[in-house]
Formats: sequence, C-alpha cells, structure tokens
Amino acid sequence: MEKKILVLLTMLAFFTLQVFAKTCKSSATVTDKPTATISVFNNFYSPECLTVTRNQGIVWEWQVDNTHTVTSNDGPFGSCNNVPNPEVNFVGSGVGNVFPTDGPITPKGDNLFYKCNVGSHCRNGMSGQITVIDG
Ligand SMILES: [Cu+2]
Repeated sequence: MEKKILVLLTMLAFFTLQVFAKTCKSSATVTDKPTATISVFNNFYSPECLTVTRNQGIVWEWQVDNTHTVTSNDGPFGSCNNVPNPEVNFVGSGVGNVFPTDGPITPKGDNLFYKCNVGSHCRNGMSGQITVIDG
C-alpha cells in the first residue's frame, strides 16, 4: 500500500514538473552567418532558443519601442533568477535598434540562459536560451 502511494506521488511530481517546465516556443539554428540576430518583442524573444557555432557573434534587434533587458542567469531555460555578475546584461529600446551597442556577444560556455529584468516580463515568458555547438 505504501509503495503504491509512493509511486503515485512520484508520478504526480513528474507530471507537475512537466506542466511547469518551460519549453521553447520557437527555435532556430544559425551557423552560416558571422552574426546571429535575435528579435526582441514585448514579452518574448524570437527565436526563444537559438543554436550557434562557437565564437559566433550574437546581437538582439528591437522590434518594439518598449524597454527590455537581456540579462543572463544560471538557467535552466525559463528561470527568472538573478546572478550577481551576469555574463550578459544590457538594456535596450526602440524599433530597429541593435544591442549590445559595443558589438555582438559570444557566449563563454555551452549554454547561455537569459531573460528580461523589466517588471513581470520574465514571469510572463520573456526568457531565452543560446546553445553553442562546435562547428
Ligand atoms: Cu521585457
């Protein structure tokens, strides 16, 4: 009897995690351009999940006037946590503007998780992931 309850609780925990784990709504792989561009909209990035080759540059282009940030954290994808010294952290606004203004970033590791720090944007789904592969 106790074993059955344990199995049921384990299954319940598993399905709860599945429901709340955020999955990429849009994905893209860019390996044939010097710089890959992620579009910034209100409350989402596009693509949310981008795969690039190592040392490839990445920029974010605003498609809206509103202010948003690109602020990295430790993940996983969808996490709104803050870390003390994010690898990437900038504020942008204005249709057609490209950030960071000092040029494309190149992720240091195999994954770069990021989100918007403005208001409840992250909790409303404004987060992204960059996956780096060896080309
Ligand atoms: Cu935002």
